[in-house]
Amino acid sequence: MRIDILTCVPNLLDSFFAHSILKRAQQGGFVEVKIHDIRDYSTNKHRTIDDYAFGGGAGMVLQIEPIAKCIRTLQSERNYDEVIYLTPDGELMQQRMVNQLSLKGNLIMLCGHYKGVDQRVRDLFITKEISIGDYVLSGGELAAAVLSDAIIRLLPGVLNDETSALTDSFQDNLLAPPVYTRPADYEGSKVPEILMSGHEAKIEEWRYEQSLKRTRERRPDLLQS
Ligand code: 6GU
Repeated sequence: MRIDILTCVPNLLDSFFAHSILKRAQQGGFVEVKIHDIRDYSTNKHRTIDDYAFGGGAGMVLQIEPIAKCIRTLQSERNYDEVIYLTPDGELMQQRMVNQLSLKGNLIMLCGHYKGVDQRVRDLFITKEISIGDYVLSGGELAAAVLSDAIIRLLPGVLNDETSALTDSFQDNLLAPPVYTRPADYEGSKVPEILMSGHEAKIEEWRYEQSLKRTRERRPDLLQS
């Protein structure tokens, strides 16, 4: 998989992708992530990329030319499955959507900033608009990082234990059950007996019940869908 992220604050994303699982996923050749500075595609010598909104109002708007130039350059090099715009008015990100995106080959992610991008960018280039939740961030960069992380950890081979992504919370609309490790007794606070019984079927059953209980208590909405 290849992910190209378009941003006017590339530094914000560089360090995020240079660490931990995301670093290993790139070094292992499972994914290639390229960060592009929209400013590099500015069409004027002052390298400006935004301007005042037509009709007035507070806030600058990202212009179409630099973004179009960057997207067109990328599209001339390879085919993209989706050109995603991260925006609070997009479709709410859910595990189902992440699973689908993890099956794609090449993705472009455009990060919004200021008061957003010129609507014509959305009309002409964007194939999918995604929000990561009902709150407003100061830019789409964190959202692109969240989305990329959720996708990349699903790519076959990225996680050490391949089954572990399947037992994540949300994969079956259930929250994950509690987990324990040594010591078995911490100052009188004990690990449930069943987990040390060695009885696999009973342990599975216990975990499933705990998942259901947790979901009922914390996220009953997940059980409705
Ligand atoms: Cl994708 N962008 C911004 N700026 N704020 C958000 C968001 C995205 N998703 C939730 N809030």
